[in-house]
Amino acid sequence: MPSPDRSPAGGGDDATQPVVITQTPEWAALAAAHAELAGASLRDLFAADPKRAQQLSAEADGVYLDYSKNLLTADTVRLLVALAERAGLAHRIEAMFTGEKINTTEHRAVLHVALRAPEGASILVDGHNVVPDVHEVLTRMYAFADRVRSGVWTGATGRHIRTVVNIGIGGSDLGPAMATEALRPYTDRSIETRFVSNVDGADIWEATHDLDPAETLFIVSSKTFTTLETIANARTARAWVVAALGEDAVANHFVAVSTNERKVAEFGIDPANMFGFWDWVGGRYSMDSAIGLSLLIAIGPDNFRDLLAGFRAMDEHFRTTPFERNLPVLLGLIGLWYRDFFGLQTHAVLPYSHYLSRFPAYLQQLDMESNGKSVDRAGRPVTTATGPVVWGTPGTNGQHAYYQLLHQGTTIVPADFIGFIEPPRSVTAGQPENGGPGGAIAPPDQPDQHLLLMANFFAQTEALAFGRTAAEVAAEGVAPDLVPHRVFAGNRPTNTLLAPALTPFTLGQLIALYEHKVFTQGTIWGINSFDQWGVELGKVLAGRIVPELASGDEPALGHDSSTNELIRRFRAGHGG
Ligand code: G6Q
Repeated sequence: MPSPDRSPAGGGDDATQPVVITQTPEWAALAAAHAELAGASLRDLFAADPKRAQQLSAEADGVYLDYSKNLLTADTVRLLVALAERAGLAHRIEAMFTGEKINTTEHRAVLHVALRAPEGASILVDGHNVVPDVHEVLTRMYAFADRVRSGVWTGATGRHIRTVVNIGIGGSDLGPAMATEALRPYTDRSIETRFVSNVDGADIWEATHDLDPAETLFIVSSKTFTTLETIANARTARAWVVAALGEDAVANHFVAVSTNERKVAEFGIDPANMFGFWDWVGGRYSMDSAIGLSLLIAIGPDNFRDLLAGFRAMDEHFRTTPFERNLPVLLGLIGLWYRDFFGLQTHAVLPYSHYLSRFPAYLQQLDMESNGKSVDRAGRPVTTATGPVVWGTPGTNGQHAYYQLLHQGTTIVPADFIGFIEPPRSVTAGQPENGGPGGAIAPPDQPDQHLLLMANFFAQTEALAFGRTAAEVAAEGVAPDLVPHRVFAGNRPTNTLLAPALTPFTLGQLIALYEHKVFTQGTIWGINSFDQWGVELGKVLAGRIVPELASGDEPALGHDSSTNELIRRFRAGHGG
């Protein structure tokens, strides 16, 4: 593990006074390296070094990262690693893993890594070992999930639970929703899982209108249990259950996931049916806490344990592997290279897996809420660009839509391609016990669809990197006036992540990989990746306007003229 250089170009305690990274010699060296590389092409870089792919790749427990199709050299990587060392990354990793209160604006430890720590480990927060608390809740969650899945836990009329509806938003929705979709082949298909997040009444209506309340279990997931959207949806759901089954049915049909026992009890859910977590778990880092209860019911305890093991494997890799072979560190450094030295504003995540359809949206929150900051930990304006706009959808659908711009547009979009060697087990095994014929439906004269998918996966990064020159296009007999239209400049950078298969273990690895990538970048930028004052603002502002919309009398509006007029127009038309 590299030792942190503690002679910062900013001085002082690095918890609150981070290094001003742009004033370091390491930053200057990278700026010079960027200038030198300006004219280089990936064609030339590959031609100059036949071992480039082997050299610019790394692996963590089966997850293989090929980062050779990036606009950098091994020297650039050394300089980037030196930058991470200068920023005190090694020290900051230890600070996180040992429960230091690195979320300084909220005075909290940041311990999502404790959520997957093995039983028997010790991680102290204010002198208290939190690991036994984590395992106590996990044990209760596993027992509860078993009861629901086996039919021991029933609705108020004794019927089995057929649908679980998670009500939550942001960090209390995106993680379990993404993972339940990602691991669909591992779910018990006799119990459906649905997610309601939007305060738009259409969401809860669509999620419930075809359900029988007697067979429906709601999980109200909210760290604070005060979030407007979640409480409104939960109250609507409660009214729906009570109207059909009576007040006493609430105990069978509602459980809560929260840190706020008082509010849970006030809502009318017995705290015995509440699964807790702690203030040191950030919302967007909480999917492997009790917030994952809906996922756990869907996939069962054994698969959930495998998921946690995957997280843990990546945690250990991140904590112990030298930076130059450390996947999260490498992804973080490469992203920073494009964001700060090339000035690129967006980053695409392109999974070649149907089941990872929600993964980019999940990462969007993880990354943009964490690193969408413009002051450093000391409250000083940052001197670098910080987090990029993260976006993406599964390939190959994107190929038939926005990839045109990726290949031939004027904007360079660095991208992560994520693919798997084996197809999902729903396709290979067909899960006949769940009624699916699986691969058996493919005609014998058609190539395995997984091969078709992965051929696209490999072809795209190759085309993005190397393009097609005018000479190559002309040599194919293309008419001269069409040649410029069919030239691909290439030099479009990508990372390729190739894993054995999309299993619970792999999914845990992938999520932790991106969590720690975000941490790496936040550390170098000197920002607090763990607060979200921008989100808090929205919660306060909407609360002010609700009474103005609901008031029977014309309210006195004290907003700007635009907002006042919009509210007046809405009031005049609404319900009339
Ligand atoms: C995550 C954010 C935010 C949060 C939601 C829901 O890091 O803080 O997305 O998860 O606002 O908050 P509650 O869980 O408190 O309802």
